[in-house]
Amino acid sequence: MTRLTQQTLSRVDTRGSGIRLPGYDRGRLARGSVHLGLGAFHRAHQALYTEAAIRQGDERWGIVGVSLRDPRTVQALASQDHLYSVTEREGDESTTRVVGAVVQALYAPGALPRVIAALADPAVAVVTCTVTEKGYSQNPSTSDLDTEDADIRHDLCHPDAPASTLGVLAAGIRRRPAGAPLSVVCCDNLSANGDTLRRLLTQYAGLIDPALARRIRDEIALPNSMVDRIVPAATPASLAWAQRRLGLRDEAAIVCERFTQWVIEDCFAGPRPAWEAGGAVLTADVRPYQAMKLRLLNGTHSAIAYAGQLCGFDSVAAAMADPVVGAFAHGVMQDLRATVDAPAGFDVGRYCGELLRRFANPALAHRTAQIAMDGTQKVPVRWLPALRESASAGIERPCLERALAAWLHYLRSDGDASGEPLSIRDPGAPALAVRLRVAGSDLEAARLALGHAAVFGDAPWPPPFAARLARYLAVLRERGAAALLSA
Ligand code: CS2
Repeated sequence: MTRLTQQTLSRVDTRGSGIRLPGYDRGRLARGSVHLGLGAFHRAHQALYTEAAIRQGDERWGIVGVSLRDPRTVQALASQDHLYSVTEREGDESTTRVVGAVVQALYAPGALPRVIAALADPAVAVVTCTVTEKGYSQNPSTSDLDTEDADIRHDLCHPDAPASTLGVLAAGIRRRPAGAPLSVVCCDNLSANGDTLRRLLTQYAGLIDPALARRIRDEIALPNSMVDRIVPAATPASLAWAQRRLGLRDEAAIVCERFTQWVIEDCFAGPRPAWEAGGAVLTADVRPYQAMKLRLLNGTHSAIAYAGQLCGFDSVAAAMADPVVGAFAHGVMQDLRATVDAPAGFDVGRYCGELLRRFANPALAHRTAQIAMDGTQKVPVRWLPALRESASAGIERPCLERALAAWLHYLRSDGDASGEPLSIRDPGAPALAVRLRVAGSDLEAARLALGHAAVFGDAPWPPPFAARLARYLAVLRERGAAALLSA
């Protein structure tokens, strides 16, 4: 199949096919924004909002995309003039857009001077980041900089040749001319993500150059933002499907849901793309939206992921279609809902119904293994604040507590219900799993796990909470996941 490129674009049949092309002169785009973390989520989310702003005629905002860890997307995009397609699927309906906003793609380890120069360029007024929770080198239980992180230790010795997200950002900001305004928008699922990034970046900068830390504090805007769209990682099947639809080979094609949302704190240092053109909402305070989304969407998602993994369901949609896991997901969401302060006037019931419908979308191959990744970073954001508040008030959250037991059981076990090995991808997991495995009893396992401060924090957990967790761990060991989840 012929490759998608600027030249072959005209071969795409757009008549009545639900496929839309950029429709503007890409050659005129300036490089006005940099994105760190060129994964599927950015390409199907922020890049589309920037695309909408460009389509309104503002040519300043071409995106320089940077991959910090994985060269594959950069290679794929380089071979297709940085064009790629995003297909939204729901039921039998699909619409595709070929996106033209990315004008350059850089793999940081091989092009560091160019990455730093792009961040330092005064024409660049906006940086966005999606580097996953673990990409910020933070201690998940304190949200402070993890100075033991291998990349941070490297960068503190070699601040001009950084490997970490914070190190790369700081090296670019350090070279920016005075008076060139910059806004850095964190688009990862961290609580108060902009405030968190500000804290981490100033802590890191303070260790290499106190003047830089002051500059970041005083001059750089770091708005909080709530991002939402379910974007599964591409699979050979999703790529083949998207390519058949386009009639061209697109190695960076994305298939995702139709839903998309971006709520951004309106506090920029200088100009920004008119992301409202893509439906973004700029508001004074994002934090209530963000806290709600992290608990209700991401919190329930993680529960579905671990329950699904233990019960042998590969995709979220398959897990949701199962009566036991589907009902459990409802229960977890209700437990979390009871802990959420919704933004004024917000219809939480409707929001929850919509989330359950989105999870059940059978047109998406969203792998439970993908969401199960990096639990030691995700659980402290998604579940533990709700569990801590409730347990301290003596309130039991039966489904969410079972979800926590399911995660710990997932970490200590060697296989799912049918003995298939589980592939646990989480650099923080071994230190926790070893505690679970050396324990002589389920109660000891619960206590040792809750004592793992890097995930569960320093403050002790109430003994009745530990006792319930132990009971659930015992059920999992003796009778399996389905017995625990349906109880
Ligand atoms: C998911 C998120 O992988 C995960 O952990 O929970 O990527 C989720 O799909 C998005 O946050 C939805 O907005």
